[in-house]
Amino acid sequence: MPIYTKFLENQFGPFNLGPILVALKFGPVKVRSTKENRSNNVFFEAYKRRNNHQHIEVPAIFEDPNSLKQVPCPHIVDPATKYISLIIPAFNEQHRLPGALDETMNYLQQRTLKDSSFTYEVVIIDDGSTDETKRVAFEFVRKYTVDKVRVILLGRNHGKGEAIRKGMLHSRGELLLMLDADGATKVTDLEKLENQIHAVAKSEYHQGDSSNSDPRFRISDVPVAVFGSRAHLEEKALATRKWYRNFLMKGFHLVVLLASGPGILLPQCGFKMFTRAAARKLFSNVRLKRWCFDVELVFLCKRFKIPISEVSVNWSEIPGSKVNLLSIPNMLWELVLMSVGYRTGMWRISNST
Ligand SMILES: Nc1nc2c(ncn2[C@@H]2O[C@H](COP(=O)(O)OP(=O)(O)O)[C@@H](O)[C@H]2O)c(=O)[nH]1
Ligand SMILES: [Mg+2]
Repeated sequence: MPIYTKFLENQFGPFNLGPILVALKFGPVKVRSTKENRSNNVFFEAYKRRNNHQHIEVPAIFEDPNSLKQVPCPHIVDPATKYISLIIPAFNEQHRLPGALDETMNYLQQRTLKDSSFTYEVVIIDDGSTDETKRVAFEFVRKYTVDKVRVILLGRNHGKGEAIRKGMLHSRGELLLMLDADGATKVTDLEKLENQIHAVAKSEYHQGDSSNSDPRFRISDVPVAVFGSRAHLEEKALATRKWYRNFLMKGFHLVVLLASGPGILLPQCGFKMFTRAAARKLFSNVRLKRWCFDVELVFLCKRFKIPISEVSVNWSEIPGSKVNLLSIPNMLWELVLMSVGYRTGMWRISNST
């Protein structure tokens, strides 16, 4: 075997490098079979996304709809200036968003009344909705001011994962919570995740002793993730959910088990909380843009040794889900992409932040 093909095999590991090796040996070849074509596409796409985690686009700008002034955009590497950020991905959510957001804002205001040190922001990310989502979201900005509610417009559709990534990268909280625009999980449940994240962070900081108090301890500096879990509701949910949702759920569970080892039961619950330090590491690396980005998050947590806990939350199936049968091939594609990206070394994990 020529030395360069041996070198490539060493670099990229035991993967199906058939098309590349053939091309190197015999020069460019006409791709004949669709199977070869597909594997070429995976390599090409994984290669294209190798720098995708780097934040190279022009800085995002928030617009204040009251004054039409542009508000400078914060970045996850900056120190936190709020206690908590709520990140809401919203795609064609003109009907489901207003109710969920009203409930969320009422809760957040109540907490501020009780505790003046509780500061918050809500970041809504709309990536090319074709309905009135943008108008609905800006109405909330007008009502609550751009300091409390912000909208990031990504122009065209990228997917839930990418929307959340952008929201996380431009938020100001010590704690960052992602939640769905349909209010599937009651916002009050964030307290369960919050208590858990505080307990784990303290215990990590004091190496096992969470009762210890140290004035230098800052929650934002200790990388911790807490995932809302609906595992306790699974039996009932299985009976009521569409068959392909159950199929996806089980398939996902198996894939996560294979990709990341045992531990996490149902990573795709849309209610997850991260400390700022964890979000910085995770969202500056995550490359999947659609439904499987949760699996990549679990994988990255394991690589960074970020502790993940699961906390049971309430959850209701809200009509109008965007997951459908067509999501299945996309999920499989993303999983293959992730596997190729990391296992070939094309997707490097950056720990520079
Ligand atoms: N920005 C953005 N959000 C999305 C996209 N796809 C789904 N979402 C959001 O992800 C959340 C969960 O979506 P949903 O359809 O309810 O999924 P399900 O609850 O898993 O069935 C909602 O807030 C959606 O608006 C997308 O392509 N872009
Ligand atoms: Mg939903």
